[in-house]
Amino acid sequence: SIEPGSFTSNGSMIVVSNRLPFVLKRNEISGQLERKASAGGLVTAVAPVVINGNGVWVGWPGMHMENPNEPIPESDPNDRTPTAGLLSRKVVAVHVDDGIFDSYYNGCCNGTFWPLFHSMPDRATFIAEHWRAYSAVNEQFAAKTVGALEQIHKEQENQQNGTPLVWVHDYHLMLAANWIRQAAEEKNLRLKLGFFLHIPFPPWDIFRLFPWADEILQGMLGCDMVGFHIQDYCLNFVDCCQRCLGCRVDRKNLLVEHGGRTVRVRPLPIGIPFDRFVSLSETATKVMQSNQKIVLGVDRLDYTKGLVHRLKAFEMLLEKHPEHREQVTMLQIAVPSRTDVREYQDLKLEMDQLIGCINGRFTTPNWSPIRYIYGCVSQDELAAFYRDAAVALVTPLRDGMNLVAKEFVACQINTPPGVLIVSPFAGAGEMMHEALICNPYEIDEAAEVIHRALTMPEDERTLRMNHLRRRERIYDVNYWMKSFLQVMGSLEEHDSVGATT
Ligand code: GDG
Repeated sequence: SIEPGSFTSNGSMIVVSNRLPFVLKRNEISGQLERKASAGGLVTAVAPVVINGNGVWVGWPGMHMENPNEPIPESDPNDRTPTAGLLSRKVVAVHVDDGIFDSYYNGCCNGTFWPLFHSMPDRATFIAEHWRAYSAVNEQFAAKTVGALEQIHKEQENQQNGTPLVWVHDYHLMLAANWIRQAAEEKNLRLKLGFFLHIPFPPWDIFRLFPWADEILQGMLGCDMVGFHIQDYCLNFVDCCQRCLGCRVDRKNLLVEHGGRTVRVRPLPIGIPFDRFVSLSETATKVMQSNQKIVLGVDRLDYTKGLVHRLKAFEMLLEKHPEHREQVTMLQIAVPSRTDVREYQDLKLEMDQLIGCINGRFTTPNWSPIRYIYGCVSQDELAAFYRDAAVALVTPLRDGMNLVAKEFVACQINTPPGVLIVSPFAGAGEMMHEALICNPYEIDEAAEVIHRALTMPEDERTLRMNHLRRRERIYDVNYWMKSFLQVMGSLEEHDSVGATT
């Protein structure tokens, strides 16, 4: 695997994402602002490149601030997280006006783009006011980014540095890139612009349902390179550019001509901090004192994750294969998510009810079929769950990539290992060929796949898991970070010992 410090960008990198890599919280006693670090894999890989290249992170600080000029605190001296070295003057907080935040975030981002881009248009709302809020927030992000870019140009005036690199993330900010480019051109500021979408890009037939679809494409085409997890999303995007905007495109080489420039489109499948999950699973103490085999699910509570279908498949398994009763327990962790949005509140109720039904139907004095955690567990506990599960069920109806599938295989250090079941509608299903593939919509068949996983011979489990682990170890999140710099022509490699092993 690749060490995070073994490469940097040859020009400073400005990362632009909806959220900063930490959130701000007000200490209730002292009244002071404090940073709360994020433990996500992306931050682990991206933060060192920002810090080492003297770059900047632009994002929303996670709270409304009465006084937007209140300074961002420096990190705590004891902070050992990847953002500890991110100085406050390298952080640009975008303070979204309270009056439009809800329309932007819950309305447009999570009420429109999330369902639409996951090909669930019936769940999407199309409201002009939400779109206006989205547009205004994107403009604000763009203005802040250009400010940061200007600053970098000033600081580096007399130095021979590479071109600054701006990296815009995800469906919250699909309009920002074009405005950043225009403003930078007016001010004569050199830059390279890249975008990465963490969710699927839908087929044209779905995408065009959005009334302002053309503007989205024009926004993204402000970039030099647009990245997606997999080839299919790239092809959908290229197709939309051709059919909505009439752009000349090259499908084979994934190129789009727009505004006299050629935009490159690239698959850049994200990975996980593989080694970190291995060491977590080596040290985590056993949390499940259970004689039963565990079938594990770990998801944000989201309708794209196929949780209801999954529960029904498990119920079907117990019905069709009674030999698993009292022998197998399903453990579902569902992290509360977007609880302000109605669709999510409804799903919570549906889950509660369905789990109650299934448990009521099959529970015996010594066993209940489903254990359900509605909440977040620590990373240590999570690693222990991944390690000790016999089967992981990663069965979204649609998912950009899905990191849970990858984290599960990283933590499978016991012999013999468990079995991964993955949906073909997750980006992860594309590459993880040695997993059992399961169409979540086909409940009967899904039950059979779980049965097959539970009864799979040890040598087959070992063979499949070895292949899966080998791939994820190589294509980890640092590989992803490095690939992005490479396609942008911004990669600087160092000859540190053990840089690649
Ligand atoms: C979006 C795309 C794409 C979950 N429960 C707990 C917990 N988690 C962590 C997991 C994992 C992450 O949350 C979930 O990542 P996913 O990839 O599964 O899903 P999304 O949140 O929908 O992410 C997705 C991703 O972006 C990256 O591009 O793969 O397709 O939808 O890392 O470990 N972590 C802890 N406790 C929990 O209870 N500590």
